[in-house]
Order: sequence, then structure tokens, then C-alpha cells
Amino acid sequence: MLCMAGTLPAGIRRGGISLKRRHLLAGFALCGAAVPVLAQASRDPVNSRGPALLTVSGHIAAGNRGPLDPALDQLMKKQGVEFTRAYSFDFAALSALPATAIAPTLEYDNRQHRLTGPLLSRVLRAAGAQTNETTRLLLRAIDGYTALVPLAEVDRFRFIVATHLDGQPIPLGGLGPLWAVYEPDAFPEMASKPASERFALCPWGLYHVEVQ
Ligand SMILES: Nc1nc2c(c(=O)[nH]1)N[C@H]1C(S)=C(S)[C@@H](COP(=O)(O)O)O[C@H]1N2
Ligand SMILES: [Mo]
Repeated sequence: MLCMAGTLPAGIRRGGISLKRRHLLAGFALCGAAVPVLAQASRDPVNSRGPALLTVSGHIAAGNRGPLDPALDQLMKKQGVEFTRAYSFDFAALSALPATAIAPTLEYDNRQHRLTGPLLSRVLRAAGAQTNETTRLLLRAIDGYTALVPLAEVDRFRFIVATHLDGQPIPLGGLGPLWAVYEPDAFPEMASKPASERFALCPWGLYHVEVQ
């Protein structure tokens, strides 16, 4: 549509702009009452929460949200997720946990990139996960990709929940906003695999973890 605007006669473009201005002014008039509400929201820790980016369910303590809502939790419902309680993190909650940095060579461009975020085991602790030596984690991504990883491996390979790639938040539509990832280069048995096989346990677009 932007390209098409460039082909319109100048008069029509100006008309478009003034229409937008009218629209904006009308918007301001209507928004008068909303301003105090916005101000209140930014002071209220509950209402100022960002969207949940990661939900942890399964063997956990009380959690911080209710059961899966089959009406409104559509993506999880479609992907067969079920829970009666869960703990969800927004971006701020994940960023508030101590961050670890890794520098794996990525298979996509064969280059080293810096990834930072909390250790997955630290995230699980914050979620109240109840774990033992037989615990496995089902890591689930937005596109339905899943990886089942023993907690022992998550600890040994120091998996992180990456929130930043080369210092920038990771886009949805790219590898983010969260990526369960480790540094294969740091482990001889992984580094010896071809680059295309080192990241099979690393769902990008991670949004759900089931503690089994
Ligand atoms: N969300 C998501 N993560 C994923 C995958 C995927 O299909 N979706 N594929 C996995 C596999 S098998 C590998 S080898 C690497 C690279 O796969 P990709 O090219 O599909 O990203 O990412 C892993 N993580
Ligand atoms: Mo793969």
C-alpha cells in the first residue's frame, strides 16, 4: 500500500494526510478519559505486566496462574497442552533473573554469536519446579516443534533461555523471543557433530516447558 501511495497524484496524497490528521484529532478527543487509566496502569505492578512469554507447567508448586483456559489459551490448546496450574514469565521477569552468556557457532551462518539469558535450570527454580534425577523437560516452540530433554542434560550442557542475541532482544519471526539453547562448541561430543545436528534440542520460539 505504501508503494501504491507513491503513484497517486499529489492532491490525493494531501487529502490522505489531512484525513489522517482529522482521525488523530478525533482520537485525542476520545482519549481524554483514558489518560488517567494509562497512568494508573503504569503504577500498578499487576496491570503493567507484559504478555506471558514462557509458561511452565507439570511438576511445579502452586504457580502464578490458573488452569489452561480452553477458550482463550488457543495456541496451547491447539498444541495439546493441558494443565491445572502453571507459572508464567513475562520478559521483565526473565530479564530480572541472573543472566549467563554463551557464544555458540550457529548452524544458520556458521558464525559465533553471543546469546544471553537466564539458565533454564534457574528459570525452573523460579517457577517452583519439583525435580529429581529422573525429571525430563518437554520444550515446546510456537511452531509446534518439541524437544524432550533430561534435566541432567539441561544442567550439564548449561542450557539458557536466551532473551538476547548479539545484545538485542530476539524478534518473534526470527529465533525469539525466547530460545532454549546451549553452546555445543564447549562440549567435545557435541562439537564433533556436524553443525546441522548440534541444535536439535534447541527450540527457537520457545514458549512452554512441561516438567515431567
Ligand atoms: N521452533 C523450532 N526450533 C527448532 C526446529 C524447528 O523446526 N522449530 N528445528 C530443530 C532442529 S532439528 C535443528 S537441526 C535446528 C535447526 O533447524 P531449523 O533449520 O528448522 O531451525 O533447530 C532446532 N530447533
Ligand atoms: Mo535437525
